[in-house]
Amino acid sequence: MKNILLSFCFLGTVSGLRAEDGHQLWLRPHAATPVTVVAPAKNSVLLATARQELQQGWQGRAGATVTLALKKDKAIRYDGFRLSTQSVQANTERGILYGVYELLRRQQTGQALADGISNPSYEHRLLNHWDNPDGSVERGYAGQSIFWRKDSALVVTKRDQKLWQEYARANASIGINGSVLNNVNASPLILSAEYLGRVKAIADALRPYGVKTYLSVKFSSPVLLGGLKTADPLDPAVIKWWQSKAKEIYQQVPDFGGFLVKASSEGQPGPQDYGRTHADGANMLADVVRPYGGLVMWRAFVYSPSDKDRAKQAYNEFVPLDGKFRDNVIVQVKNGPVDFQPREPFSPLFGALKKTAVMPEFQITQEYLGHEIDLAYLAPMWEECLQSDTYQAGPGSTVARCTDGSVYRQAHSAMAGVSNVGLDTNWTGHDFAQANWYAFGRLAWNSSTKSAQIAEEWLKLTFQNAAAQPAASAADWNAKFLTPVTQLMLASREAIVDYSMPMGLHHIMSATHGHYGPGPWWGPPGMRADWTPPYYHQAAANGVGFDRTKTGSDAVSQYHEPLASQFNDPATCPDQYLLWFHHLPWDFKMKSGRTLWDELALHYDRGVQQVRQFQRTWDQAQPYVDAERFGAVQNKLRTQSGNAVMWKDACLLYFQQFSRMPIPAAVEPPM
Ligand code: GCW
Repeated sequence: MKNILLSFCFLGTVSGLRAEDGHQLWLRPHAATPVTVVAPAKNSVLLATARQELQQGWQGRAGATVTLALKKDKAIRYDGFRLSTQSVQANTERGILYGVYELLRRQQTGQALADGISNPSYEHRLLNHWDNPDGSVERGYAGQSIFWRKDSALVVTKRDQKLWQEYARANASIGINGSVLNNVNASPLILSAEYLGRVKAIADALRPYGVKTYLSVKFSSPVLLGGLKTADPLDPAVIKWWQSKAKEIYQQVPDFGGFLVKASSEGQPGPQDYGRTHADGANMLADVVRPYGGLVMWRAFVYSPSDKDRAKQAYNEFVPLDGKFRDNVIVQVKNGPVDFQPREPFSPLFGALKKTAVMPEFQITQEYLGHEIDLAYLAPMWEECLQSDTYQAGPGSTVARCTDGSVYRQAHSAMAGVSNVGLDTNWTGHDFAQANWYAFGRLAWNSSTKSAQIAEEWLKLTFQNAAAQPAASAADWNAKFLTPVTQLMLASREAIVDYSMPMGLHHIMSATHGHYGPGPWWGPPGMRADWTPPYYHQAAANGVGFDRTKTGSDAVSQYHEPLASQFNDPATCPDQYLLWFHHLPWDFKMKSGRTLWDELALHYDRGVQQVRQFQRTWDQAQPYVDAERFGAVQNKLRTQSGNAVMWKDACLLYFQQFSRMPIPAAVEPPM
């Protein structure tokens, strides 16, 4: 009782701190009512965490008793749980913890609690951090790494531990159970004894929240770190080196999750350097970690300048290897066939492999969707991918079902998200980018959750009772804040598609500004063609778009019917993928009756108008938000609004030199 009261007083003070508003994420302190927790008499850190969370966050009847029960139940899968108002039952301790978070979430968001089971869609739900040992973060927009520091890199401070703990707690609260601590463009240093010491310290901080630690490894580590002459995966000395490295890792981190590998991709070393296949490389590492129960996640993000259509390459390299991978290898595939663009059709690899586990990789960090400046709620993009039908085993073979083991059973299933977390006070740079971290966890837990539901939940957890002025009534808050801001979030990704790369355009961003802003013209002499926008948009006097039809690059044939035929014909290809699959004349007649050029201009304009609408919506929300977050978001929307105009003007003026057609009257003229 004393503890409960103490924590109550403590939380009361913290909630008053302005600077903490962003830092608390969706786990804002609440004045808890007393609760008695009955738990198995086990000396377990996870159960201790669960108990503590209940006591700190309980919003139910004062004096209620909640029972935590570890009991085998065949209907509960992985770390799933069975929930009722008074109890959480699970097969694993993690399951108990997740059940507790769900119980608290329902209390805090006022959702009814129907007794029932909640099972995760995927066994492994991982964040991938593209963090480098020097503390920088590749494609990171929220400051330096939370894990690595340039100065005194290997000294673990109390502050580090506290931060890692908060990070782990946030992950646990949304079901994330693994973190890859370093960049896929991996430094061999990460496997050195010094760095492994810090890996152990991080793993120790994450463990009480059920988050396993993984590392990205450089394929040539045996050469670069071990001094061997080769990294050939079939060479006995190489195998031995990895075996002893694995032993060293598992001595430090007994529950180490395994390796993530980017190999033979974008200049990274790999098995192909030695005339071996991806399967040879992945299997060697899989055998090395198998005795410890480890996994290998092998990325399929591969392409080379020689290939005529980059979008086809991963499929071409991996499909012949189906059935050749060990069962503790998962092939990790980006949602689209090119590279995390604002919109891509799903990667055909999802529907292609039958005997190989395949996992989706989403990008939470906004490399191509406006960095820390633009407000982009990404759940609709991921939902679009997960719910796309691959037709792999007939209708209903969605990407979700092809990757969670429903279509073809695999030994393991997983989903990964490239993290947007950094040292910034609010963790993610933009306050609304926290929603993407949250949404990733919620979708990895249940891939059929609707984006709207996740947005509402997140807004309630993150902004309720954060008013600048005294409490609004619930009805008022719902009508004036929750509903319009949910709408804003749901429309935000499509707005970015519209003002940057509508109708299937892709990869036309500026390379000189780190993939922020327009650059359809970009292509310095000598640059690899497949890194320049003109390779992708193919704009010329005769039209625009990449011809991937049967008479073009034939990428359409990597999709099952009826998609292949549907994509192949401009009359049936969805407008949103039109210029992804087709090169069409500027005066091509769209389904709307307009010319392609007019339609394109309208999309660009619509995107700009949308952002202006977001600004108005947010301005109206002022009474319901603390001043700090209100101002931060308002400023960012202002910048985004100007940048949206820049996108529109730059792209329309650039494409107009080929179309030679006037800007339609309905469109605001370029500045
Ligand atoms: O999207 C591209 C990024 C690279 C990244 C690469 C990858 C980590 O521009 O920064 O490298 O993809 O996913 O491997």
